Order: sequence, then C-alpha cells, then structure tokens
Amino acid sequence: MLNLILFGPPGSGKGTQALRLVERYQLCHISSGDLLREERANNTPLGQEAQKYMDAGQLVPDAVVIGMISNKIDQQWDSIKGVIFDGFPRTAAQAVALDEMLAQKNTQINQVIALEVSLEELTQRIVERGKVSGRTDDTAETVVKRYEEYQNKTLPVAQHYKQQNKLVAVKGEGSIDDITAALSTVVDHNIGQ
Ligand code: B4P
Repeated sequence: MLNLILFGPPGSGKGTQALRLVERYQLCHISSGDLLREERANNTPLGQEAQKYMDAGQLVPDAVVIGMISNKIDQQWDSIKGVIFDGFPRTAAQAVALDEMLAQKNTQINQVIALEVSLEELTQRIVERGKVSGRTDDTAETVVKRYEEYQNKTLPVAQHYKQQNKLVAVKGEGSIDDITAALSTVVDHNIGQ
C-alpha cells in the first residue's frame, strides 16, 4: 500500500496536485475540504456545523473531521491500493488519530510531502480563485485568518511526521506541470522506481 499526505498552507496547490497524483499512481483521493463542502452542499447536520468555521477561515473541530475521515476510509478500504490525503491531517490530534486508523488496518503513512509557497503567492491565488469559485472563504480577509490557523495549528503536523522521518519539502511555486514532476520524483523514489 502507498499512503501519502499532501501538506501545505491554504492555496498551496494540494487539491490541484492531488488530482494529478491520484491518476498517475491509481490511489484513492481523500480531501477533507471537498468532503466538508459536499456535506455543506447536502445541508447535512455535519455540513451546517462546519459552515460557520469554514466561512470564518477557522479549522472545523477535530472530532467532526476525524469522524468524517474515518467513515470515508472504512467505506473505501477494500478496493484501494493506497490513499492521498489532501488537507488532512491539519492538527496534531488529527495526525495522531490518522496514524491510529491506519495502524488498525496494518498500514501507515509512507510519506508526507510539504508544498512550500509564500504568503504573497497564496493570497494572490486564493483571491484569484475567489472570482470564479463561489467559495465564501476565498477572500483576502479570510486568507489571513486561514494562514494564521495554519501557522498555529497545522504546522505541528509537519513536526509530527518529521520526527518519523517522513517529511519531504517541495517548492510549490512555478508551473503546475513542473510541480507535479517534482512531486512524482519524490513518490517514485519512495516506491523504489
Ligand atoms: P481546503 O479545501 O483544504 O482548501 P485549500 O487549503 O484552499 O486548498 P489547496 O491547498 O488544496 O489549494 P488548491 O489546489 O485548491 O480547506 C478549506 C477549509 O475547510 C479550511 O479553511 C477549513 O475550514 C476546512 N478544513 C478542511 N480540512 C480540514 C481539516 N482537516 N480540519 C479542520 N478543518 C478543515 O489551489 C488553490 C488555487 O491555486 C487554485 O485556484 C489553483 O488553481 C491555484 N494553483 C494551484 N497550483 C498553482 C500554481 N502552481 N501556480 C498558480 N496557481 C496555482
């Protein structure tokens, strides 16, 4: 099994690159952001709970996100070769929970790839996306809050996996194709190709 985490600040290209890697390596894509937006679109109690946090640029509470991801893993597990986690884990508690979920399935995270992008570039991308996405959290004001949440709550996830010698950083600025190529080099190395 090959289990990867795409890590990085909001707007660093996790979702963009995950879609490409999923196709290349035939993995299952689990994006916490996409799942939360799906819950919102379906107006479920979970989606209603998540909405107020997302709109404010805050992280959704751990218990909500961990339960949602655990269900998703259980639903998909029997038919997959591995997973790309995109946007999850986003707190140290989520990382611990994910490690436990995978250990119960006799597997683990193989690699965490961190996309490095400057705050200026992140802001520009998110504001640009906001013109077409219809996402209420894609505004210049919310980006500041989302970045603060990343610095305070999400960076410890990198530390968690650094201690396990699983963290690799890749420059997330440049053309989307070049970044996919850099990520693929890391993954190929991991699977011994
Ligand atoms: P996410 O859906 O994870 O959103 P994101 O961080 O904005 O996206 P990403 O980094 O994937 O960027 P993308 O590829 O789209 O989270 C949204 C919210 O959900 C969070 O704020 C939080 O409230 C909640 N949430 C999600 N997961 C959670 C969790 N685990 N715990 C708690 N709360 C959680 O790229 C962004 C833009 O840049 C796109 O427009 C793209 O086209 C462009 N782009 C990408 N690569 C580029 C490049 N190389 N050059 C130029 N532009 C590029």
